[in-house]
Amino acid sequence: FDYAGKMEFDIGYTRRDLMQIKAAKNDLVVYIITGENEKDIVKQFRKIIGRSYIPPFWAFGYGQSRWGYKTEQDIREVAKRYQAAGIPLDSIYLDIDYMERYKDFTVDTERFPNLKALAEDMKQQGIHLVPIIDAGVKIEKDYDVYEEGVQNNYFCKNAEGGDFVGAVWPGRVHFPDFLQPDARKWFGKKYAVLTEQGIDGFWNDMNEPASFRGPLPDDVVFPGDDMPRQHKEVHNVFGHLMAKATYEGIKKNSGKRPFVITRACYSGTQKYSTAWTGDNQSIWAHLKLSIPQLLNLGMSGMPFVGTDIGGFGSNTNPELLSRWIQASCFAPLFRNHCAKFSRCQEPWQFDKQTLDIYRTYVRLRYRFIPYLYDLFYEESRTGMPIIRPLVMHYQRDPEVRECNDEYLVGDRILVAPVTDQGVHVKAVYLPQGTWIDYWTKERISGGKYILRDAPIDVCPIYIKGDSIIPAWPQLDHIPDGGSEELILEYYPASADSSKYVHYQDNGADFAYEAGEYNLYRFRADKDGELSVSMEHEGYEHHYETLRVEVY
Ligand code: MIG
Repeated sequence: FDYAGKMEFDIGYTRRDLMQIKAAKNDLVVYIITGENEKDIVKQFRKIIGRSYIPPFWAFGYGQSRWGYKTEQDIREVAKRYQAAGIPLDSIYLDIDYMERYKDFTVDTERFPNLKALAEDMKQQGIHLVPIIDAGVKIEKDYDVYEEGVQNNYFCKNAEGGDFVGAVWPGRVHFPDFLQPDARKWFGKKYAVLTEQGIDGFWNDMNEPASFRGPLPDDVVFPGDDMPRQHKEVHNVFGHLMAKATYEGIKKNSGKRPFVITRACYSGTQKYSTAWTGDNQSIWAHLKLSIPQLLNLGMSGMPFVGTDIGGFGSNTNPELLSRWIQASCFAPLFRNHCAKFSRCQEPWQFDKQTLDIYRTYVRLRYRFIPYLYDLFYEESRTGMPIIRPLVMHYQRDPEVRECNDEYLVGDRILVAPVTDQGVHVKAVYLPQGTWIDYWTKERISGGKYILRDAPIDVCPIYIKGDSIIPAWPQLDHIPDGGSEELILEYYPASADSSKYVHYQDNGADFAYEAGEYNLYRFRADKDGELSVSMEHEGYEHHYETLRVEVY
């Protein structure tokens, strides 16, 4: 249903056998997509909503955030603690307190006397800063964003024709009319204030748009470019168009692949941004929910997504945090974030066991980054999500139809996280085929449930037999351009040899679109013999070392 206004979805809720969708419009565009299977449908849907781009390498790393980091010292401290703990880290987020009185595109120079120097120092340590930008623009005389927006009619209007006034963190605000191409260009350019200081990732928030005075009235006017529209007709594309403004602004300012994370999105946002699932709570129910949430988003054309690891609101605890990092270690967007009034939840806030578990799973994530990157390459071409419900690959198996507590990473890794308090054993369903327990290397033939011991430090993970999986040696940060060494984990089962196609590019800009990338075709034999051929050779940099590990 291609409609950005108010709709109601009632899917088997009022009546189990009835799906009702209501819209406040009678000439909706409705697409009916038919297909052989889930894969088919997802791919066709992606053809309609458009492709995505391959995100910058560092976006696959781990990020730490907290609404509460206030000063440069806080940020340096986070970097130091991660380094001391031996936990890889690629980004630290700056929540609203870095701004001068919550004004977009300003920096509080008392708390951050030299953001540029800080950003540079952090980059030396392999860490990218990702500041937040809110949708509401503070109403304040002589504030450039406000003044320019008013002068050029870039803000949304109230029914009487004046600039609409909402209330968010800065106090009284106007909202940019992101439906206007000029307003988008203008807002997008503003990010230069920060990109010029070495910032290359942004976090767009409150862009539903959200106002402290409740939802925006239905009749707020978006002047747009061709015809004015009312809020009630366009609400759902506000975040999407803000992300587009951000993406296009950064791309123009820097030429690099943008990294954007947005709270609100729409079909098509995968072209511009990643998304996180907003304000969850540090409760078991929300950990459990995170799996179907991320899988459904992936199948709905939005593959680069994640939840706030540890939970945003309320207080996390060691067990919950341990399970959350395990369940999320293959989530495309991989970030720990929490709210101001919640207990601090960086991994070192707890006991040694929690820290050790946390380290193990973040390192595991980094090990498999080349595999995730290959999946993004595939995703950018076909729309196949990174993490997938089992039903996408085992369509005929009735056992997996409602499997919401396991997921596949690509089609070679199966993750079965524990998402219940106090539970130390997991009933894992393994579909047809040979599966290798990642931790014990035990071989199990699938098509059945098994009970896997899952003490607090174990997240059950299985590798599909006959797989080759590319991996990196242990790294603390994602190096620019990737690792010099590539490891191929090979899990022979029934076949005499296995194949794998691996993608490599500079991880930074759009040169790959002009053919600057390599595609390696690997073939491994049971005796550990590896042969390599180049399917595409356009990127001058090659690996120094290739190592095969046969399991
Ligand atoms: O009213 O910027 O979802 O991640 O930490 C809350 C403060 C505003 C909501 C976001 C959350 C962020 C918080 N923001």
